[in-house]
Amino acid sequence: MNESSSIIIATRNSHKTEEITSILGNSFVVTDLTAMPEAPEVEETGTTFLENATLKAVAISRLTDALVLADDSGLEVDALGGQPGVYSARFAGSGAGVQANNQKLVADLAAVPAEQRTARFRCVMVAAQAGNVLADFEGTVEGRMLERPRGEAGFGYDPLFVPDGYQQSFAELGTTVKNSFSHRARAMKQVVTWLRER
Ligand code: ITT
Repeated sequence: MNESSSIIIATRNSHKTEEITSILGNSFVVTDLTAMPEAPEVEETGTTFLENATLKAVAISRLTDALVLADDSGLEVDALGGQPGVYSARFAGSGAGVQANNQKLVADLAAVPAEQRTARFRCVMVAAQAGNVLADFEGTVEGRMLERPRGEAGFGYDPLFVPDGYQQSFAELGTTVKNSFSHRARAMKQVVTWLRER
């Protein structure tokens, strides 16, 4: 692929776009759905990250000639049987904000002892063009859930998640550290290899 080619990230989550852009570096021209205000809201009716990422990538790729990359991601907490999972963005109900989602998670985990607070972030990326899926990629990062949020950086559940090997949450570690080994960074590393080889 021509390295200056443009990629559309099929997201309205500016935090995802910032992380993906910073991981991709300057070699690719990246835009997201803020540049396509006419794009419809794609309903995430799938039961897996792969299904939802595919729905977003395929729907948006029908509206443009550009290569489209969709990110579906979330947090899987073992003590909650893998919740919030694909419902991460709407854990406390559709329309609920980050704070309500995080408060619900803190409450649901209140009685769970330290050794059972294991969790992982998972990110699935699907690349599509002209309505066809070209490839999919997955990255995970293991960690544990805090009892209370800590830190200001990042987004979503970052203040509650401490990655394995660290004592600080993603929100305390900051985006440079997070972007060096996060679930999204690990999926994007495979995307970059694929982009360079095609
Ligand atoms: P788009 O569908 O427009 O991309 P979204 O935020 O709704 O945006 P998802 O459906 O994939 O995206 O939901 C992802 C949710 O999972 C996100 O809103 C956060 O709550 C959580 N999440 C995903 N990656 C995260 C990360 O790196 N740090 C913290 N929380 C994350």
